[in-house]
Amino acid sequence: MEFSKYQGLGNDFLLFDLRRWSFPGSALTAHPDLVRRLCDRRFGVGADGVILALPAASGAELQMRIFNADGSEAEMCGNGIRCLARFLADRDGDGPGRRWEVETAAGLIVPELEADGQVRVDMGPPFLEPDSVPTQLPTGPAGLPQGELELLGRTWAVAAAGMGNPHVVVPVSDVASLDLEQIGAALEVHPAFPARTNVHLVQVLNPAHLLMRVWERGAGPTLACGTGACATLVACHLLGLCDRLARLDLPGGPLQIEWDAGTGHVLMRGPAEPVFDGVLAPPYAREVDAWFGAAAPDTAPQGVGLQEVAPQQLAPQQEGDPIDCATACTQGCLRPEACPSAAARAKVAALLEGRSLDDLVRLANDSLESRLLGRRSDDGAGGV
Ligand code: ZDP
Repeated sequence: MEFSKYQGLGNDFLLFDLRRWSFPGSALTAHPDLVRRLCDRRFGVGADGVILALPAASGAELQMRIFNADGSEAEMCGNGIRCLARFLADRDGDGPGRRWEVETAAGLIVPELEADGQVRVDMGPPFLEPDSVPTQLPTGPAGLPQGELELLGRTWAVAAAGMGNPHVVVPVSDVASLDLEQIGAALEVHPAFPARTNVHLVQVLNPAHLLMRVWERGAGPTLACGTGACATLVACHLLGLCDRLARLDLPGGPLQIEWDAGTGHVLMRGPAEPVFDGVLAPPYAREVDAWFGAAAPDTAPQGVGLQEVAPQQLAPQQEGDPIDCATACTQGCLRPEACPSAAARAKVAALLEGRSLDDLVRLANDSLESRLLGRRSDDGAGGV
């Protein structure tokens, strides 16, 4: 079971490409225990979340689902969707200008690859009604949920906004001096936020430049939060603290966020980078395969995980058609006299003959390295 790790400003994700699955990704149930173990930085691969690229349920090109490191599912993920865009582009060989319509639990989100390798995302409109965040805070004078919360012996003036997922924004005079661990952990589960919340401390340097620290729902302190940066810009703009377009500095680096006056949509621009491609060891692979395969329709053969296309949906093979052995062979070889697999096996035998294990390891390393270097040279950003 292959996956890739990507990071956007140090917010890191494990990505699985399940786009060729034969039924919509919404059929998949969550598997919190497995996600928690995969995301564990010592016992697992290590990540802030797991992202699945799945077939769309309606109209869009694909569906994204995102699970936090604690196994809970989030509606959306800003850094994650930038990582997803780079991941898809790297897998498919797509370049600047490519855009994807992605179904998420927060609606249709549209990332686009830019010429410099950054990803620009139309994050849609923010949610400013208390019920849609969701929050118990009432709509305040600035036109978004606002209130004062008693916490850790202090009163905090906060505002809330949704980007599909919930965010509380706390403007302060000095983000560095505060105990994010304490404030974040307490605000995440504050009764004013029935679905828990992501927590953002923000300091206004000037109306076009904000400084943030992030406590993520389900993940704790992270280096960046894309949806959080969007919610923070919207909240700060409504509170009269910043412009519609600003740079938001997160611990992992800057994001550019704009709340477009014409469309009412929030636009986010920032980086996303590949870290490595991996293959899960057999016990993990079996579990992941069982997770993805568990949603397979009744017609799927027992014990088989991913079904790219159900065999009975294939058109009958015609004489002279190229053979797609990946699917045809599952029903037995249709044209043994012209079997391309036999030719491939002969090639492999010739390759193996007379080579030592060391030679083969060297060969594999070289090809992995050249693949990675090839990928990086596409965006002109230099080596790995
Ligand atoms: O809403 C949540 O539960 C978040 N932890 C989801 C992830 C959000 C993220 N940090 C982002 O960039 O938007 C990845």
